[in-house]
Amino acid sequence: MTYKIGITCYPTVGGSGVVATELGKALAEKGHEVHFITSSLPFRLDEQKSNIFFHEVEVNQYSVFRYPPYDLALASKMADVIKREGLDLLHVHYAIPHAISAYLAKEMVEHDVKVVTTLHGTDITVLGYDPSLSDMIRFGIEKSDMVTAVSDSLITQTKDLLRIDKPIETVYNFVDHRIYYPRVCNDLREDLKIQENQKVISHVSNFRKVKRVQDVVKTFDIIRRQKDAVLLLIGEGPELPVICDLVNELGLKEHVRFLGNQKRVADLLSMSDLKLLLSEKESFGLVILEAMACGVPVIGTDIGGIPEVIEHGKSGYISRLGDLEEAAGYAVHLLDHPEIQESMAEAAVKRAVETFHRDRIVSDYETIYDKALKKR
Ligand code: GMT
Repeated sequence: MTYKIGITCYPTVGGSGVVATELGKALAEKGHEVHFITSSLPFRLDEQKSNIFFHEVEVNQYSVFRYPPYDLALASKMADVIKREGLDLLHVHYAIPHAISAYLAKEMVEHDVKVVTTLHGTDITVLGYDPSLSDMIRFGIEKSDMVTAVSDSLITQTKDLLRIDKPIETVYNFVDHRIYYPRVCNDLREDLKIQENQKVISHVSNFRKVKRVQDVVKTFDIIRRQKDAVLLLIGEGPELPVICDLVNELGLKEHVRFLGNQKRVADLLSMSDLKLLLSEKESFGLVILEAMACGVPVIGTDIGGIPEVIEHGKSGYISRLGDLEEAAGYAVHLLDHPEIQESMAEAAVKRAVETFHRDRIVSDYETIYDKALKKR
């Protein structure tokens, strides 16, 4: 059975946009008709296919509005696409505001369209604490026909925080193994002036406060006292200037490469010996999975969904949030024992392929769609 599916997400760089876009592409490959309804072209939507459509949400800046009404413009575009294209369902990523816009759109049309909402984290772990928004988030979740979250931990947090008993199903994030797989990238090592004996440690994020990139740099500083290593910082975001200052203060300038947003992330990951993600909030950590798929063990913090992705001591290490000595200890132990690193790299790839394979997760979403549409 194939469906006409509308997908709404934040189209900019970020895990939820990546997952939503890759899901849309995979659904189209399986014969579904996919309509992206977003404020700009999703950055990963780089291919032309006859069953993938893009409907841009234009937000007009009328002088009567103090703030541009994105959520209303989105609802109106959704209603328009539902009617014109005869959509079976809307799959929205983020409860606020997307599930609310979807609810409004559904009320505006006579057509029986179903709404599937996927929770990615920030809508619950940050916005859920704001009393002025929590009732609205709860409403968006309760009015959706099916709700998914990207980890069991996010479901627990959602239920505890919002006191709802609506069933929520875990559907983990996934990677495309045609893009993320282990490879040798000697040219890149040369370009980045990394010596043969130097170990490579990487970190990928949007440099928001919750990512605690300072902890990454400080942990690297401890590792550097024992091992000759280079730190690759991939991504951009608000904390970047603070991180630059810290790197200078610690005298690490020569050993840290600031790479900004990169297209060759899979290559950069593949050439890494280890990756660090020491966030204080992380509902899943898609970048962990991308590294694992490239055969790179990750040291992650014991928060959110991270322990559901990394099996401690097998495919990486789980370190206590803020315990930098512990994280550095795991790193040095790994870098000192090539045999452990090799077996962890193997286990990481195996876990990424077996548990988080694109085909498996996409078919989980199709099952969710079937269930939503049976509610007709
Ligand atoms: O982590 C971010 O700042 C970006 C955010 C997003 O909206 O893309 O990521 C969230 O969704 C990703 C995809 O499901 C998850 O892998 C990230 O863990 C989650 N981020 C947080 O929970 C902080």
